Amino acid sequence: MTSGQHVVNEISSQPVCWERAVDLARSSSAKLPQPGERVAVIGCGTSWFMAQSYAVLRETAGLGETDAFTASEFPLGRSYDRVVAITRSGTTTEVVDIVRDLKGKTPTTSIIGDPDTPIIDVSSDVIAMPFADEKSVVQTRFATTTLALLRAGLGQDLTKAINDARQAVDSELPSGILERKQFTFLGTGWVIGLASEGALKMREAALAWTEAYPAHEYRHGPKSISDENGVVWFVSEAPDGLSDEVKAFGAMIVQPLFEPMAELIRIQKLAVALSHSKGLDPDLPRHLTRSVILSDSES
Ligand code: F1P
Repeated sequence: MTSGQHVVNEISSQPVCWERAVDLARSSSAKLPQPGERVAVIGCGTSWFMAQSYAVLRETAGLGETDAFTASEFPLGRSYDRVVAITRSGTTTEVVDIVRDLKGKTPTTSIIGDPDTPIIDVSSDVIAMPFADEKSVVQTRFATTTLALLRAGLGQDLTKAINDARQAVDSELPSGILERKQFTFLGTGWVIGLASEGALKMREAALAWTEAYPAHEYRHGPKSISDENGVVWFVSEAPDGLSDEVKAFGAMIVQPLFEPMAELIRIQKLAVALSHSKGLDPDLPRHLTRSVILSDSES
């Protein structure tokens, strides 16, 4: 099997997975946050970034206060009507520990890829998406399918995202991008989580030097890094004047072609291509395992 074949297949299957997530959101609506509930969403790594995007979308839709935390920083002293845990593996120690701690106190919904996993014993509700689980250590489709499920649960129409995803899967990379040495991903609002996820994908799969910021924050220091060796990728539309500013630094500018979740697919493809160009296996990133399981002394 070619190196990275799992992640390549998983990236391509995203449009179909998102369609299934839309159906699943309908049949699981009672397990998803209800309008007006005060909600926290937790996860680690990729799952945390999906939590961030969802939190912004839900709150700006006026459906209730929504916080996102990486599980290790969850404030146990706060009260929520529901806590949503995102975890492909269902075994990530920090996530399972929080859900266990909340048992009998706060309703929890765990969104998981592997249905046979310890978190189901401690969660109030479980939404399993085995169809979006992955063989690659690097997460792509589980993350975006979770966000598709949550967005559909907010009543959003994902038709454009799904159509754009089909085009993104077949899209070409910007010419000359594989020769660049540094990559900054920018977004606003809910897209900041996707920018962070794009940057993480590039680090995991391609050991690339990447950064991600809220787009306006780039002016407040991060722009010092950009030069003719760099790329600045706007995952959502660039704020007024920022593209011109970046142009003057000599960095390659990538403007969004697609709906933001589909735009992330372009970045996933870049991560795989860069990984291959460096002779790496994007399915098996250095130092990483499918999930981080800590011993008692570590957690
Ligand atoms: C969370 C996670 C992944 C990361 C790596 C380690 O996994 O942090 O995002 O890519 O594989 O685990 P999970 O809790 O979603 O299974």
